[in-house]
Amino acid sequence: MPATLATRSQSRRPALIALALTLLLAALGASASMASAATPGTVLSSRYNMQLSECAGRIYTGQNVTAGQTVEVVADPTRQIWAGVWFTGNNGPAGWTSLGNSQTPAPQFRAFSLLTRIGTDYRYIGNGASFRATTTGPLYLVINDDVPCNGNGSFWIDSVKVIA
Ligand SMILES: [Ca+2]
Repeated sequence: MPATLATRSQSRRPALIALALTLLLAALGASASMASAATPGTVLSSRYNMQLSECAGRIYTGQNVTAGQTVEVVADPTRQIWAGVWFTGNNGPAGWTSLGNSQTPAPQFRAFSLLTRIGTDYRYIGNGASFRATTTGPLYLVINDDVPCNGNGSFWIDSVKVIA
């Protein structure tokens, strides 16, 4: 009888080792996948003090956004451009009260305002805004201007943050 018991316990050991290894690998896999997904609210990238001139019309922030992440932009409302339209004054990043036209990057938003662009998705920023991205790609700051570089001045962007 003792010989039989010894044989049975030995035959069980490889199965226990296999189970322990399986649990260990599962735990390692779980911790690896948790490490790759940043905690919501974590700032993934940030840029400060960027100038966007009427002549440039747009700039790449150097940041890339994944759909589902939050983009937060703060602009200086006192920094203005002259859009290049005769008999009109200067405007800040909020833009004109009228909308763009078919030649502006985003006709549905205020003319000569500050926007973001990810892929083909434009968002109105004005003096500042945050939104959850629905598109993945490089993040641009854009003036909703139909004719870049016929005016003068610059917008000033205090900060651009991409947040998990
Ligand atoms: Ca212009």
